[in-house]
Amino acid sequence: MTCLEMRGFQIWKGYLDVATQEAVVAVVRQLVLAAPLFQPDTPYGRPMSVRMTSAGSFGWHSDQRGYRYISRHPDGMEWPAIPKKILAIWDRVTRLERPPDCCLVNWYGEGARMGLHQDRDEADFSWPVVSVSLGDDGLFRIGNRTRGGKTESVWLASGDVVVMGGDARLTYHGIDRIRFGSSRLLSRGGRLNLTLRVVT
Ligand code: MD3
Ligand code: FE
Repeated sequence: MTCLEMRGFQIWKGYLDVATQEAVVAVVRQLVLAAPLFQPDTPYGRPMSVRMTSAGSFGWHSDQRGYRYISRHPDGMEWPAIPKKILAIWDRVTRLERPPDCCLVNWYGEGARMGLHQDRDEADFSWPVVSVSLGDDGLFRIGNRTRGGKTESVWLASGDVVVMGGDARLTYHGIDRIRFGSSRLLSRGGRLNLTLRVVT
């Protein structure tokens, strides 16, 4: 297995084999049945193009009141537990004793993107964030610790795992576009990304 190092990000290409990817998709389908995907509004009023849901004690949310973690789905149900299959990826790649308390599920349909941003709604930036890509390829852009400056891009494919720790934790990043239909993992296309985070 190869690990790319880009601006402090560890990018493990092909970390999950196809059987594991299929098993993870199956548990994500169960999650989405318990806590349906929704389309958050940005604080600026426009809906995000990415659909989201979460598992764990906290789920990420955004609306006119801002970005934050909430302890229930916007429809009122509790977030489902983070499936063991997904926790096992965190354990294997971080070797930390502490489990994550949020698994954010991002679903990108045709044309969906995520602008450059920092993840700074968590209490302690010394914990890493782990990202798992499934389905269609996504063009991941990595910037700097402040807005602006040169950026670098890398295509993330199904089964790739990215670890953002240390100095990279507050780096600006985003998904410029996906190659809709590039993977056969999800029968109707699209890209799923899971991010595992320690929130509190
Ligand atoms: C770098 N998601 O959910 S994952 C996000 O593919 C997010 O859906 C993208 O950015 C996606 O916030 C990129 C890679 C990622 C996730 C979290 C990070 C990179 C990160 C947190 C800190 C620094
Ligand atoms: Fe992010």
